[in-house]
Parts: sequence; structure tokens; C-alpha cells
Amino acid sequence: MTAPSDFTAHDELLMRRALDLALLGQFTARPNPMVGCVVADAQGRIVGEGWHRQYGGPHAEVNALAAVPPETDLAECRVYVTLEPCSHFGKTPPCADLLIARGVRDVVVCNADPNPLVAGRGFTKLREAGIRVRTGLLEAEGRRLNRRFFAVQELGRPYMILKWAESKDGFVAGAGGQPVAISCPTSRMLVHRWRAEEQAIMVGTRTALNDNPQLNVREWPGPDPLRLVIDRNLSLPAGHHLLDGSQPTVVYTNREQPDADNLSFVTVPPSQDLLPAILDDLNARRVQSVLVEGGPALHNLLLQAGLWDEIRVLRSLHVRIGAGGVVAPSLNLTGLREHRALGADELFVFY
Ligand code: AOF
Ligand code: ZN
Repeated sequence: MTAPSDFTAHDELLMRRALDLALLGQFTARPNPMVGCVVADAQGRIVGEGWHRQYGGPHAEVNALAAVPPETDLAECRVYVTLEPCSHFGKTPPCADLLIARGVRDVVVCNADPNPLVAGRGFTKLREAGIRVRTGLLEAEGRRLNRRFFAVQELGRPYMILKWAESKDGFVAGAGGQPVAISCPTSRMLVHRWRAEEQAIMVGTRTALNDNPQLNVREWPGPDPLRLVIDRNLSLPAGHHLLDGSQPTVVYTNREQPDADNLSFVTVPPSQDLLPAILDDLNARRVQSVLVEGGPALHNLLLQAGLWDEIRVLRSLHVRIGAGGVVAPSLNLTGLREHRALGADELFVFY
């Protein structure tokens, strides 16, 4: 990694632009990482930029270099790219080779690529060609942007986000699991945005039974997530939203049940641990992130297993449920990264 003092404010400004571009691939690049690239001339002016738009399509560097006017002398330019240029032949040829062939002499990067097919080889290729390569600019921002990709590459499982809404007095539902409207309309919209941002959304049996949730995205633009529900004994009644085939849904069960349209049943024998089996299945489906919407039994299970990366709690400022309600998971955590008012709620984010 390059010392932070080696980068100027101008470098940082241009790398922020590259990160902004990367985000434009949010829904289309996965399971590839989001990557942005900016080419600046000797005066530091942007002469070309691009991002990885589509899984299987050209990488950010290819698009950025294609946007540079042909008369530009790339040897005088600096290339800012948010991820280490790749060194392998995947669905596309190596970006490191392209940068070398086009005569680039100066490259700045946020993050090394954890993909074992690359993992430093991109840097080596560039340096062996005599290119100045510096890395680590806005490293934390780059990791946060691609936290789902990094989780899969480094932890071998999807990025897990636990989310719940709790009343002012710390309950998530009324007595016997009776659903209670806790969140304000602004929070509800935000939750739909969160659903669109993750590839899958998961609930446990009790929440599925009590709430009959649709787990789709209605209050925000964006794709519907894959729905995941744990239902060991196949207790969800026909006619339940999660079984309606309206969007792809996976049921994890101890029983055997044939798949139907948009509905697949994954049998996990009772002798087998459920969570590892679910993670294996999600890896096989190349799911990079899961928003776990409850209930507290599932949240507590994941908390105890250490299977979480981020926790988002919406706490009402006004709604009280009173003794007898379903108690919210208890958190004894450091790492509160965000705490703010959100309409009639407060949002707490831990990671
Ligand atoms: C880059 N620039 O914009 C991206 C990179 O199958 P492929 O050829 O698309 O390669 C996918 C892998 O390439 C992906 O897992 C990651 O390691 C890297 N992504 N690399 O130089 C890019 N998206
Ligand atoms: Zn590449």
C-alpha cells in the first residue's frame, strides 16, 4: 500500500468520481464487483471515464479508455481505477494487458482484487511493464462499496445484514407475535430501498407465519430480491404470499417437496446443521448478500453464530407495545457507525 501522504487532494477528488461511477453498476455488475475508472491528462482534467456496466461485459478500464479521444497521449495521463486491474482471462481479457498495450504509465487504485485469479498479479504485471502503480487511495470507501463482493471472496459466504424495527420499549411484535405497525412511512420506504439493494431477503418460520410478508420491493425503484424462508416442517399454508410464485423463492425445509414455478425447496435433513447448509446453497446460487428481516429467533441464531456483517435497527420514538410483546434481539455491541433521526424513528447501523 502507498502512504496516504503520497496522494493529493486532486487524486482523491478523481478517485471519488471513479467510485461514483462504479456505483452505477450496482444492480447489473454482480456477482462481479462494482468498478469505476477515470483517465486524467497531465493537467489533471478528466479525458475519459467508464465503469463496469454489466456482468460479462467490458470492465471499467476498457470503457474508460474507449472514451478517451484518440489524439490523447496516454503516456501523459494518470488512470484512476477503484479495483486492481485484472490479470486473467475471464469473460473478458486482462485489463492490465490493455493498460500496458495502450501505453499508460501511471495508475492509482483503491483496492487490491481479492479474487484468487488476480490477487496482486494485476499489480505485478503493471509494475513489471515499468508502470508507476500506487494503491490504497480511499481504500475504506472502496471496500465499503464492494463489501458484498469482498465477503464472498474473503469469507466464502454472502454479506449478511440483520434488520429489524423495534418499539420504543424494545419489542418487535405484540403478544404471540401479533404484527404491530412500528416504523414510520419514511422508514418503510428506506426498508424497500434496502430490499432492492440486496440480492436476497430471508425470514424465519414464525415471522413468515405471523406476518405473511411479500418481501418484494414496492415503495422504491429497483429489483425484487430472491426470497428465502426457513420452514422445516412445511407449515406455511397454501395461499401464503411466499408461496405465490410471484418472484423466485427458496424454502429451506427438513421435508422433501418438488419444486414449482419460481419456488424451490431445499431439503436439509434434520441431522444436518441448517445455517451451513443455507450458506452452501446461497454460494451455489452466487448470492452475495442477504437482508435478514427476522424474526428475533433467526436474528439471535445468526448473532450467536457470528454470522452477520451489518445490523440496522429502526427504533420508534413513539410506538409502545408493552409487556408480553416479542422482545427485540439484545445487542451488546461496539461498532455503532450511524445513528440518526428518521421521521418518527431513529436509525442505528452497526458494522
Ligand atoms: C477489473 N475491472 O471493471 C472489474 C474487474 O469474467 P470477467 O472477465 O468479467 O472477470 C471478472 C473478475 O474480474 C471479477 O471477479 C473481479 O476479480 C475482476 N473484476 N476487474 O480489472 C473491472 N469488474
Ligand atoms: Zn479487468
